Order: sequence, then C-alpha cells, then structure tokens
Amino acid sequence: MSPNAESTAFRSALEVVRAVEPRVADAIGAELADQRESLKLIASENYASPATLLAMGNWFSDKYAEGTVGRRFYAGCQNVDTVEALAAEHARELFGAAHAYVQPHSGIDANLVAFWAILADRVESPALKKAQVRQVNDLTEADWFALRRELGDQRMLGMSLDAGGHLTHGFRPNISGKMFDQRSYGTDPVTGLVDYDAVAEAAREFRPLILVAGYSAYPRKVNFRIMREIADSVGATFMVDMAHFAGLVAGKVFTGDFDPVPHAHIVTTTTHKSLRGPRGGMVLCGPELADQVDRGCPMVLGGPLPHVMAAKAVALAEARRPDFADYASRIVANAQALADGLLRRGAKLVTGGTDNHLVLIDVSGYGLTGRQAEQALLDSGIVTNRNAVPQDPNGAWYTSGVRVGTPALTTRGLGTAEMDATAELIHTVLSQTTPGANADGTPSKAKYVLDPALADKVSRQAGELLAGFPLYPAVDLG
Ligand code: DSN
Repeated sequence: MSPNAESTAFRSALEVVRAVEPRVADAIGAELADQRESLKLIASENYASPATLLAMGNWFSDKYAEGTVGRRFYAGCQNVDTVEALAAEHARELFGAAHAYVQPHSGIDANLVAFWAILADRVESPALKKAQVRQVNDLTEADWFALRRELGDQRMLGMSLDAGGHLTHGFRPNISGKMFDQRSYGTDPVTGLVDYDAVAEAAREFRPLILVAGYSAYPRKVNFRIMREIADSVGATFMVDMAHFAGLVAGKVFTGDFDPVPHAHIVTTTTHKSLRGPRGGMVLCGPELADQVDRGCPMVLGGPLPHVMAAKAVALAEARRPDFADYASRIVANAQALADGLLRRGAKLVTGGTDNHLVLIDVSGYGLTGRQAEQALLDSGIVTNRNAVPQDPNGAWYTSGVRVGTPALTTRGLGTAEMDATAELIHTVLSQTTPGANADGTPSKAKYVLDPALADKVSRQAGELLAGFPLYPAVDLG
C-alpha cells in the first residue's frame, strides 16, 4: 500500500461528497476532528480500521439480497454471496463456531433472530410447524390464534438491567419484554457478583424456555459452563449475548469456562464494540439451530446490508491476526489500571474492580447522580455514559453510575500509565462537582456546579494526554 493511500482515499471521498452536499462533507470531517479530540471512554464504542470503514462506501449498498448465500430472493447476488460467505467463514474460524449468520444490522436484530430461532425450534405448536414448512396458506384462524397464544406464553430469564443486563434481554421498554414472560436474576447485594446459586434457584422456580447471559454494564467475567449447567437442569436453551466482550473472546482473553461459544446453544453479538468492526450484528450457533437462524431475513430482518457484510469480512479478518490478541489483552490491562487508579483515589466501583473492558463507577460516592457526573465529565472533555448501578435508587434515567470502558483508547494506543492519568482527571472532575438546585431551591438530579476554569483545565490535560496517540495517524484530510 502506498504511504498516502488512506489520506488519498478519504480526501477523495469527501471531495466527491462535497460536490453534492458540502454540509455533509463538513460534518464527516468535523466528526473525525471531534473523535480525535475527545477522551472516549464509552465502553461500547471503538475506532474501526480505515479498511473496514472504506469497505462500507461502495456499490454493495445498492444491492438487495434477501435470503442466504446461494439461495436469494433476488437475482445477481454472486458478489454479495462472496462477501457474506467470507464474513461467515472468518466468524466461524475466529470463534470456533459451527455456524455464523452475519446479516443482522445490529445487536437487537441479532437477538431477535436468536429468539425467533429458539421459539421455532422449541415451541411445540402444530400451527408453528405448518408456518415453518411454508404452508402458511393452510393455517386456519384457529391455528393463528393458537400460535399467538403459544408464543406469548414463553418465558425468558436474563440478567436484570440494573445489575448490568441489556434492554433486549426481556425488559419492558423493549420488544423482548413484550414478547416473553420475563424474570431476571440480579447480583449479590454485597459483592455485586453473579450468584450462580441464586440463578439456579430462579431457573428452578421459573422454568424459562430461554436462559440469557451477557451484559452491557457488568464489570466481571461470567462462568458460561455453570450457566449452561443451570440451563440444562431446567431444559432451557442457553443464549449468550456477547456484544460487549466479543473482542475479548476473539482475542482469547476469555477462554475455557469464560468463552461462551462452546457452552451456549446460541451466541449473539454486535461487531462494532470491542470486536472493532462496522456497526452491525451476528449470530453463532451449532447445526441444530442453523436453519432457523438463517431464516432471519426476511423473518425478522429487512434486506441485508451487503456493504456492511463486506466490512464485517474485513474486520473479522483483522481480528484473526495475532496482533488482535495483544490488543484484547491490553484492553483488559487498561481497564484494570483505570480501576486501580480510581480506587486509589477513593472512587467507589461496582464489584470493586474489573476483569473485562469496563468499569462502573458508583458516583453516589461523590454525592452525585450519574446524569450530573456524565455532564460534568463531558464539560471536561471526557466522554462517558451514565448507567444504573445494582438496586439504583435513581432509576434508569438519572442513575447513580458512570460506565467507562477502554476498547477505544486502547485502539488509539494509550497504555496503563495513561489510564492512571485518566483516573486522575476523572477523580478531579467528580470530586470538584457538586449537585445543583432547581429554581425553587429543591435539589436537582440533573443540575450540577463545576468551576468552568477547572473543566477547561481538565479538557486541556485530556488533549495533552491524547496528543501522543494520534487517531488515524495516516489520515490527513488537509
Ligand atoms: N448501546 C449499547 C451500549 O452502550 O452498551 C448496548 O446496546
């Protein structure tokens, strides 16, 4: 590759866009500038490689390709077949999975595909069987009524939202909470860790069809071998949503009992978090569920995004390289250094630390709500997101926590020394912020007081910290 290839590619692309709608070209350039300047600690974000980004901007975007490789509802899909098959092959090899379905557009889509596959596989319903073998026209009104009732009665057990579970694991505001009769398991009130005996007891009492493991704000490993045993003991299908930690599985940081792929019946993920690919989703499973999973489009999904599948193939190929394992282990070393730095300065952390890519700060220790802390940090050039903590008294909107994660800064090259410096910046801001009041003098959960001079100083320090680790160093937009 020529030394200026990346700059030339992005510059030329922007020139072409600018000729039509300059404000879009400007916004794209501004986004790069903003990302270069901010200390990005959002645990679910990353920086995809130039090759991954460039694989998305092309003619594949124009192609319809409903169906699966070699069996499409549209003609002329031979090139889409090539990239979809490549992405699936890389995914199977990377994760050691028998089957990979790379069409989901997002994590929620991947979960919906998995839910449908499990329902179709497990629910004993003559009407569903007819629907599955494409005898839909033979279904009577009574069949449809029975089908809806039978599907509606199914049960799911997942991790509670405030313990770190995800919205799509059966929670009311999400379709999964409306599709399933749902219960959740929490974490131990003292240690903050998953209590496997409590999960087993909940499973025995509730007898779910699906036991879900996986999280978006739990800072520890989960033992998937034990979870599978629990699922087996009640005849549940064991599903793992590894969206957050897929990069740690790919990089062989989570192995043995902590690698979900050998233990789960079905695994879903996003491709853009710690895995560092394009925005999208994916499903991995064994041969038993493969046919049902492959019905994802058009059963649950709109037409596949072939340009994104092309980018998935590129990113998964990158994740199979030896340097990805090094990246994955640095993510965890950085998260642990960040946690240690915060603890040493007196911060309160859920579970007292981390063994994955994220740290959950209980900001009630600073007398703040999550919303106040998140905004004060943002004023100071530090991008995080507020998050509920277990049994959060402030609910899911204001919250009592701030979630920070290291996949993005690790991609940028920051190491453990910079994580300690980051801990110092976070602690400085949070310890100098105080809760604000409403106009009538009552305490506010959103307003806060932070000296703007201090916020400016921390922003400058964050900028100095990042200056040594340029983002996309080979890309100069001029
Ligand atoms: N929005 C993702 C996250 O931030 O964890 C999960 O969907």
